Amino acid sequence: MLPALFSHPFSSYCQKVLVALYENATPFSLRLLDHNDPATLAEWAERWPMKKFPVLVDGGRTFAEATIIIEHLDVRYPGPVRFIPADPDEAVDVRFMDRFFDNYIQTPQQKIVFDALRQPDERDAKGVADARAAFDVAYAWLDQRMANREWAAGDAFSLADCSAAPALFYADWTHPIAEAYPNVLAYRRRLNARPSFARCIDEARPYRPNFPLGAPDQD
Ligand SMILES: N[C@@H](CCC(=O)N[C@@H](CS)C(=O)NCC(=O)O)C(=O)O
Repeated sequence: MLPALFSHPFSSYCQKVLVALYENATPFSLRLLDHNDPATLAEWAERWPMKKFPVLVDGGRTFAEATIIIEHLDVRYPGPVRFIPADPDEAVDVRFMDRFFDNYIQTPQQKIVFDALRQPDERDAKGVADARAAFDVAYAWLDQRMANREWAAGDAFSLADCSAAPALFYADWTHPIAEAYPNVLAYRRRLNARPSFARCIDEARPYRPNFPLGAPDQD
């Protein structure tokens, strides 16, 4: 049986895993999470009661958390692109950058997006302001990190770049990356041009009207 991915094309954490699958052309079956498919939604919720996606089912085991799913793919379905380098020191750096994108780009992103989905009287203005300030700190740090680098860690595309691609894609919509951060902007352009992620961008295009802050007319 092929690994099955419970996923939605517009979800950044799902795109993180899809990039890894597309990079190595790993066969999988898509279990699309759709409101019109209650059976799939029920199976997903039973497998992962935290109700976060993506979730991968493979060999009778259920894997949650995008990073862990990619770690599993790297172990069970190794391809030309290795997401965790063999060198242990390099692997630590890849995992560090993966944490950076989840904790310091995706977290403020989700804070602002989820806030926009709340009723006006339930909004958290201070939390959103803090998230925007956190974005500015993260962009500034990343700009220095990406000077003279093509990919986030080491010389090769890795787990860290799977993480970065959707994180920076949506972050720029929510809290535009200023011209003062040319290395971040250039890295985001490289990620958008990577065929695995360009495919994710295209597959997600029809869902853009769902972006709660209003999707800009740009990638
Ligand atoms: N820590 C999880 C986060 C996954 C996550 O937040 N996914 C979003 C979609 S991009 C989600 O499940 N949103 C639904 C919700 O939070 O209710 C991971 O790394 O996979």
